[in-house]
Amino acid sequence: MRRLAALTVAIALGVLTAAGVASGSSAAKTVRTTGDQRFVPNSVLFSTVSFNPGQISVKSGDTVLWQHGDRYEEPHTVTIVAPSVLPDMQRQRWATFECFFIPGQPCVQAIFAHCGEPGFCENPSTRTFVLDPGNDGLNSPGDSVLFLHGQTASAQITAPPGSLLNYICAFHPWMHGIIRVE
Ligand SMILES: [Cu+2]
Repeated sequence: MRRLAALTVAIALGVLTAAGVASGSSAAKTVRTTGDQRFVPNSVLFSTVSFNPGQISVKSGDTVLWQHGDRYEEPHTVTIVAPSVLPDMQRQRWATFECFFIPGQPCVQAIFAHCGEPGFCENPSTRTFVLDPGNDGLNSPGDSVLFLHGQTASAQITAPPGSLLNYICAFHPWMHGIIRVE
């Protein structure tokens, strides 16, 4: 009987500990990049590289962690874009690389600002990991963070409650994430 009571206490403590861990970790959400890519000259150009989960809900002020979880060495960005650019991507205009090449478009702007030159930010001396025009944190178009293969990037979401932030990867603009701010 005494042993059963001790076991009950241990289980109760375990539940409290688990609940404490769970509530402590709910402030920081993690989004991983996953997916596959394939290129066969004159035949196949295929990519399922994506943000997972694609949509998250956070409280204003929370921090989100992005983790490079795919096996490709290409970097990724979390680049906040205006909702007005998304219909174009869904018609597969920008998703088919125009986003990289048309001056003034968000991919071109973000890549130049992060990398200091065209490409995949191979040159460490010209890299800038955080672009943060306006108020601190991720809250408006142009805000962007860069993370390389094997790295993570974290950012505080400072948009007010009720905001919906759309973001893309400037290198792979078919990667589209949504942050719902509560
Ligand atoms: Cu990417």
